[in-house]
Amino acid sequence: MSARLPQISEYDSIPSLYRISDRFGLTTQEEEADIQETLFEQNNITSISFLHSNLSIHEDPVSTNANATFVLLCRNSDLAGVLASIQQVEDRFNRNRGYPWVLLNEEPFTEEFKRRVSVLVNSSIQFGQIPAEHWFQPDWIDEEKAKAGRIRMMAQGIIYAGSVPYRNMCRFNSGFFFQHELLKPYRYYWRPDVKYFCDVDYDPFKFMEENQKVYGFTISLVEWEATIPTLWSAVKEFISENPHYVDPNNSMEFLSDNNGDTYNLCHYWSNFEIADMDFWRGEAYQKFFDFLEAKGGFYYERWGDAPVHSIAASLFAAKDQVHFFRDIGYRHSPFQHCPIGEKWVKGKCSCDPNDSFDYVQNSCLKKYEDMFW
Ligand SMILES: Nc1nc2c(ncn2[C@@H]2O[C@H](COP(=O)(O)OP(=O)(O)O)[C@@H](O)[C@H]2O)c(=O)[nH]1
Ligand SMILES: [Mg+2]
Repeated sequence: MSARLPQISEYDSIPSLYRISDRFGLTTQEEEADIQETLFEQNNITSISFLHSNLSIHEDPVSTNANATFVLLCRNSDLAGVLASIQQVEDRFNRNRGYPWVLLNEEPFTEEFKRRVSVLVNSSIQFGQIPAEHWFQPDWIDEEKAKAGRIRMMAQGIIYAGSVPYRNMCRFNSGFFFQHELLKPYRYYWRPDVKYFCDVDYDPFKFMEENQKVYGFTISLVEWEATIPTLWSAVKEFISENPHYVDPNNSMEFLSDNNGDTYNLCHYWSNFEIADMDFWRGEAYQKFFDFLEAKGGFYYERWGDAPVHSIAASLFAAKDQVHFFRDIGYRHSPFQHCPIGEKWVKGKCSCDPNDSFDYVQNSCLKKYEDMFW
């Protein structure tokens, strides 16, 4: 093979990988295929290249698009849900925008999974494997203590109490997904899981970018306290040691009803997220995550990525950098947000505007909105 082998870091401005030959001056299709294969082998990545020969459907993104991608963490067994999520996002938003997709899994995706998913999208789609050290319970975790924690939580009837994989997932979403090779080129991500009721006829990524938003949500609610008994004391310890990371216009009011003494359990539901990975990659969040990680609470308790992300966005960003996507109709069972009034009409929403989690008991939306009065 005579051509220079591109580095993975050079992927950044390749909108879809079938154009790799233009960029690296390769002449034949075989050369191109060779290079792709080597890159993917080196990085445990697979792509849709196997489809290109039969289907010329992969298009460049709209040139004004933000530097952004959809990201889905999923297992091969999640295929049905993944297809539903992707189809809805494509139909309601992405079909004419061409934002790329990145799917991640701690195991290799099957050929069948990749084939079924790839056929749904016009844009680039990549399948990546998660490095083991970003996924599995680290060796320094005291397994006896972790097990005792799981048993205690099971006795309290808490969902996923006994599950180690669930804890791996929460820790990965908290601290590692944005470091994956396939996500490094991007700044903004949208976690689309699961159901969309309305057309999204503007670009939420561009909205984030143009308005310096850091975190966007559709549903906010109170957390199960038994999953995070010592999280808030860790947060307080971190901010007393690192007060300079706390934004002067923070949203402590969203998190606490007594100016930070205790946590009111409010958080943004992370099944839907549109956020800025540079914020997670920044010094404040990196230090914060390392601090939480060292406490072991992802395994000794069952700290969720939702409270961890929410607490960080609330403390280390200004409150007007956290955005409520009021116009995005969204459901992840058992809760949904349905737009009302003009937004419901304009979005051609299929949800019942009277069926929305916004102002019911256990929703924290009012607390969010009260910050701006
Ligand atoms: N690859 C992988 N994905 C997982 C695993 N557990 C959960 N997920 C994904 O993480 C997301 C959240 O998991 P889910 O079980 O739906 O949790 P819930 O939404 O909190 O009830 C979904 O997109 C799942 O597909 C796992 O063990 N491996
Ligand atoms: Mg789920």
